[in-house]
Amino acid sequence: MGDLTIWTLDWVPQGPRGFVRDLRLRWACEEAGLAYQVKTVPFGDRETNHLDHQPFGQVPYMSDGDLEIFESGACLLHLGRKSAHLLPREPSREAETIQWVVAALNSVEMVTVPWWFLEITGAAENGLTPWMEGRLNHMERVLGEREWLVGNRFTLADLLMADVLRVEKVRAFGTRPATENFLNRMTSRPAFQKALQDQLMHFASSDQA
Ligand SMILES: N[C@@H](CCC(=O)N[C@@H](CS)C(=O)NCC(=O)O)C(=O)O
Repeated sequence: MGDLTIWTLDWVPQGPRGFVRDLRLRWACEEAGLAYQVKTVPFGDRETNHLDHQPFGQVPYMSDGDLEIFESGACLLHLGRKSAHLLPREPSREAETIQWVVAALNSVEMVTVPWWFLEITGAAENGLTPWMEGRLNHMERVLGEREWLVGNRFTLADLLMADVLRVEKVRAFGTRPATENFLNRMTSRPAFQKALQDQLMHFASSDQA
């Protein structure tokens, strides 16, 4: 292993900038102090131009020497194995972190993404709203009771839950002060800010190219 590379698109329109999921991996590397480079696949024929690396034609995927891995959650867990800062080594804390990583993807993002998609496609009624509201309200309760999702420090659990919950339309839907407080704390972390600025610069530089 070695030569950590995060693969993303060479360009995206303004809308998704700052939210392309390579940011999760950049953020994790920045938090852990892991050296990495960023490489790209073309936006134009993205559905088919990298199916050998990401079978759904999406980004991100990651290479680490000979190892290659797709799905942002799997990539984060791989980074967690490299850094106890991201994934605690104490077995119960490690299990809790993995649990929240899966919850972010499979209990929260699995409804926020289709909800958001229906919103932007202008569906007259969004039938997913009650389902999403339930999940967001449960997270509000959890985040009202604790500062960190696992133990008393930052882990991948916070990183991924924050990245899922910070999506603009989701964040603007309803009033959840504990969630808002959590998101403000997470997105003001220097590692997040560095990852965000780097992603924005990456896409801006391909506007000029
Ligand atoms: N479950 C995947 C989702 C990846 C995903 O939705 N990627 C978006 C960018 S953030 C993408 O590649 N969109 C382009 C497309 O689907 O054509 C993961 O977490 O890695």
